[in-house]
Amino acid sequence: MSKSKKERGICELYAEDPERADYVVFGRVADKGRRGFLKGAGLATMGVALGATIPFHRNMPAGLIPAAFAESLTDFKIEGKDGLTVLNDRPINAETPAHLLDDHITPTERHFIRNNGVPPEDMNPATWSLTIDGEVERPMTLSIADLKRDFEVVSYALQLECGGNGRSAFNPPARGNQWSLGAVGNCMWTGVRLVDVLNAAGVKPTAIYTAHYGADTHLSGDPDKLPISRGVPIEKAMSPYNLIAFEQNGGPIHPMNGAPLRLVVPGWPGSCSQKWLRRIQLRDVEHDGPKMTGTSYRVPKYKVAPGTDVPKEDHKIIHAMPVKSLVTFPESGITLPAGSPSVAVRGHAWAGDYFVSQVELSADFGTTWTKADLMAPTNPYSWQSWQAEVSLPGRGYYEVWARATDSEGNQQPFAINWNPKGYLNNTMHRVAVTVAA
Ligand SMILES: Nc1nc2c(c(=O)[nH]1)N[C@H]1C(S)=C(S)[C@@H](COP(=O)(O)O)O[C@H]1N2
Ligand SMILES: [Mo]
Repeated sequence: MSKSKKERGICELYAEDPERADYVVFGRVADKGRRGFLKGAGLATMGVALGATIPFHRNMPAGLIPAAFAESLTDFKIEGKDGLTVLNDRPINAETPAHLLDDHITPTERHFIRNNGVPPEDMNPATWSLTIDGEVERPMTLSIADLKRDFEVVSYALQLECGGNGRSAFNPPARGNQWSLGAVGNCMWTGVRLVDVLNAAGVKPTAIYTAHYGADTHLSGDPDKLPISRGVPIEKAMSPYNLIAFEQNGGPIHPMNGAPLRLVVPGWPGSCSQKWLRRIQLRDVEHDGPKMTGTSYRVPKYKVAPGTDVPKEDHKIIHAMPVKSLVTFPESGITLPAGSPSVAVRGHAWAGDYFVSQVELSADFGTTWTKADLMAPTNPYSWQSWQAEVSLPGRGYYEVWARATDSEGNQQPFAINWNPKGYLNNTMHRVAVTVAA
């Protein structure tokens, strides 16, 4: 090692190459899963992962691997989350196994996390502000206290699903997070109606689209780049069920779910629901922020065969998510005692901007179907829970299939409606059930 290198401070060493630095300082090689997480991980993220704040954080070299972290991703625990499968550590992406989504209202610990960038370090609700500007009569900047004082505070159960949920089933595969089934949740969100705030600002007739901005930063560290900024047509923005939310399940919003203020625009791809919300701009053109253009959150305008190379111009922006259901009980793979005549099955179903009109179950590979008892939604845009008793005539291997139909008559397909980016997989959920001999 050269003299100049030896004299370098620990901070400098870490800034240059955290993995190498960790090896030099602690004589060990960072675990593969650990690595990405640490490079440029914000203090907030780090604190969440450690489950504690770091009193001496000012002395902490950027990129230092906290010794508290065990050596594998399996031990990677996100404080305040329980049982989630971590797909990615930088940015953090984690989904919930289907059987842990059994509750009608998804507990905060079980709501999935989809980050595109690095969460902000400062999530202080007392100093947070939200700016409404663009095509409005009266641009305004509001604190969370202003929102609570000036607007009606409401709570709704709102279903939020990532546009790429189910991507892992695509063949040929689509690049991106390989979500299986669990990038969906139905928390009780409390906040003010987006429409009320927009009306207070005075929507100009020229406003046709919203543009949402959050406080998270780009993975590259470039302060001029945004990780994601999406928007919705003004008609969708004016729905009374979109919330500017400051509470999740009656408590604070989890840091990874967008504390202290986020949008919840239910029924549309989760990406429309900006977390760590700082600004909503109304625009006189379709928004063109990061992840709005190209093929992001877009699907071909026509049906394509799997693997088709579809030109960019032939894509359209995804609006409402399609009808879908999830079996949350039993857990796939269970074995029932010999002689079990039937199995109690439960789950949820949701349908973008529509209601679910029917859920059916089959244990004979789709030959016959049994209607489930379907509950009315708690409010529009809540998922609807259902249950059914499905008979199993004798021992052996069964698959329980669930199929939901929406109020417009759309039904879940068996085969994936393939698209290049792996969005909108709403195929039937299949759960394996064996009756022991
Ligand atoms: N600021 C910000 N908002 C964001 C994102 C993000 O990366 N940054 N991800 C979006 C995407 S793609 C989804 S699916 C939802 C996920 O919300 P959750 O992490 O609370 O589950 O947040 C959306 N809002
Ligand atoms: Mo997403």
